[in-house]
Amino acid sequence: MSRMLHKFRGTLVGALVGDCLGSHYEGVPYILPWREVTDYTLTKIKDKKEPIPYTDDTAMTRAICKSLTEQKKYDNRSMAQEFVEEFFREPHRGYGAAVGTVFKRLQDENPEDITLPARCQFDGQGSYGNGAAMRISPVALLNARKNALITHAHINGVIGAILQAEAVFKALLLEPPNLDTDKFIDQLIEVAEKLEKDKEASSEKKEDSGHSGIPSHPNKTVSYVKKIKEMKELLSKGDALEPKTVVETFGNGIRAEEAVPAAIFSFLHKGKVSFDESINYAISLGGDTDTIASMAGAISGAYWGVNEVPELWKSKCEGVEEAIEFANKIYELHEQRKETD
Ligand code: F2R
Ligand code: MG
Ligand code: MG
Ligand code: MG
Repeated sequence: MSRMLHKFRGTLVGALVGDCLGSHYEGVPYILPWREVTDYTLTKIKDKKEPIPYTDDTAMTRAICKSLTEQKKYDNRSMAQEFVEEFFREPHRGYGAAVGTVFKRLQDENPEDITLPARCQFDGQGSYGNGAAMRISPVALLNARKNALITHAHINGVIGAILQAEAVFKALLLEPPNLDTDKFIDQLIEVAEKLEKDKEASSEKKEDSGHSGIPSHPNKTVSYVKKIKEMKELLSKGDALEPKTVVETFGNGIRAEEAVPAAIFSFLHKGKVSFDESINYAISLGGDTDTIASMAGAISGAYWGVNEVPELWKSKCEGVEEAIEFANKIYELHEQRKETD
């Protein structure tokens, strides 16, 4: 089997197990002791008779996979339809409190512009939640911005999704044990700088012309660039680094600008040791544990490949077989595209 297929499977299975295992702690307002996390993920789950359920992070990732593999191309209207279908089929997967309104409007109004309901959220600011970033791994090779805009209009939600996709994409191209963290960070900074420059330019334009239609209030104080730059300093501390410092630097909450840097950092700090360390570390940061672990899992799985995901986790989490089937189909699509390019 090709190495890239292993990595595609690793991406989707990695995102899935991070979600399932992390959901046990979602919302804890404190940093979890390492022993407590590993006691759960490596020992306690052995006794579970039922599969550990996945949450909205995976439900939305699966909807993207379904659209991509059925349409055999990126199609934003089909993506939106799959999100809506999936949400109304199983609304109790732990979705964000506001995103259901987007799905309801998409279903009821079927607007010409499918990004309209998302742009109307929060008085026209759009959601800054991490819900666009958490599902983005299957489109890492395609169009992350377009996908984010179906549900998340706030620029910080969109940039978070693009950076998460970028991190997955970069990890697919690396082979363990070769992970030059400084280079990885520098490349991400380059992407983040460009995105933040565009963000500045578009908010200046809006201020010049006044807003027409839906107002936008991008939060200028948030800088992904600043957070990514800080990763180098934190990594240089090695094992002496306190999780408290990591959480103080990036945050661990539901905002994309907290969860995405926390996930990327979990991969850079522990993912080079092993896939499981990156997941356990992401969970130990507390806060939005399912989502941070899912995003760290997508990046780390892309780096290591599916064979490095512990068998215990693959046997206990709900939906692993489907994740592998989706990875196979997306890989086929990827190969067909290479032939026609
Ligand atoms: N929803 C959760 N966890 C809550 C507990 C779930 C529990 N286990 C259960 O089953 O009940 N987790 C999931 O939500 C996150 C992804 O959220 P998403 O898709 O971004 O949703 P939404 O609603 O768009 O945004 C989340 C909240 O953020 C606040 N917010 C966003 N933008 C805002 C803005 N511009 N102004 C003010 N507030 C804003 C709102 O409170 C939103 O509801 C993941 O953690 C996933 O696992
Ligand atoms: Mg969730
Ligand atoms: Mg359908
Ligand atoms: Mg979450």
